Amino acid sequence: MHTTLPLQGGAGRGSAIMNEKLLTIVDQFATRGTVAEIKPLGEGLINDTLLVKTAQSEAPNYVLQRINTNVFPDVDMLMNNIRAVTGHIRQKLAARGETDIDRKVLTFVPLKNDQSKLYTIVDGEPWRLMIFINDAITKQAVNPESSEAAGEAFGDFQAMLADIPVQLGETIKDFHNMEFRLQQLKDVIAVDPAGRVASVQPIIDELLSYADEMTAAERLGREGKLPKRICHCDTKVNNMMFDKNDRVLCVIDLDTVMPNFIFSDYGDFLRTAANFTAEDDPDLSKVGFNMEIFKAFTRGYLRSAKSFLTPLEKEMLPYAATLFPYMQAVRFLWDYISGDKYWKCKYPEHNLDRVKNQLTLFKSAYALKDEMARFIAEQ
Ligand code: GN1
Ligand code: MG
Repeated sequence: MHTTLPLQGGAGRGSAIMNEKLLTIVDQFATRGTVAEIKPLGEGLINDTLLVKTAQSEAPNYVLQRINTNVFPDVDMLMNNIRAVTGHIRQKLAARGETDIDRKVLTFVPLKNDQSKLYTIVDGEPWRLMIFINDAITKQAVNPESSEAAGEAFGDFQAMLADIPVQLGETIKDFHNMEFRLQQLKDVIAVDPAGRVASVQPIIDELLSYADEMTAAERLGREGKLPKRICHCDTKVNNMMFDKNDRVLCVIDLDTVMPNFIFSDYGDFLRTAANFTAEDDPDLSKVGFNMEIFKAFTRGYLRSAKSFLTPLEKEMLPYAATLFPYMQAVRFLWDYISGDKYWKCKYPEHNLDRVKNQLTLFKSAYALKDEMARFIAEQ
């Protein structure tokens, strides 16, 4: 996504001024301790994220984030979702007798002068603060062990939220709505703003030939056969924290938590983790759906999600595994035809390479649907 990270960069006058501003922002929150240092944290492309170190060992460190309102326009809705979700998970963990709860769910810090508010607006931009989880790591790559752990953790996340008593908002409207994503593609094809439609017509035709089949969830939803549940909607392995012993501590990056068909979390994890290569690898001979990762993730997921999954949801998991590469191919093609406005491109055909990669992954997964179904039925 097109975003800038203006907070990064070395010392100097500019960063000193910026630091002063950051200090006054942190000072609005009900923190403990005094700030010793503020520096960039992580590689997130959407929000700007900083680590706030405190001087006292008994005070926690914090994570300060500027929320990207281009992607998340309704910050009130976003933070209300997060408050409801973290509060509900905290209750569930306590009821289970879990210890160390502060490391197993994110804790957002309220404002000093208004305990009911979890963010502040400075110069028109929203900022929030959460407690930094100590002695935790994130992973960038998956193997069967971490995939199984991730499956169990994301299934557990959905399971804990299955009975949340409040209605959450859609922080990105129609985010994983396949009918909407196809309509978006058709709309931009009709306008052809970058003059690229003719060159990708065979890809358009191929993608659209699956459109009916891939919008099954929306139809079943309308017929009342498929529920929407609270999903994470950005299930990548780097969106969870592990402890030193490789056990999952918690799920992070909660901005996209919203009601959806459960396929979102199951399918989107597999889209990235079960591809033999990166989503933008132009060498299509390397692209394919990795059944070993599929099996490990599915085993973990079903262990915790079986408490709430309906027979139809379970039966449709192979569909979910094909849906997300398909949806991503449609979204990347939409952006390519639009003239590369949404995702950052490192070279002119970058988005087109992503389209071809995801279409190839889709077809590879599609061919494995029966094998997936057999494995799921055995669990
Ligand atoms: C975006 O920025 P990142 O990588 O977390 C996108 C996802 C896509 C992904 C594809 C809010 O996620 O839906 O699957 O790119 N997030 C948003 O690379 O659009
Ligand atoms: Mg993330």
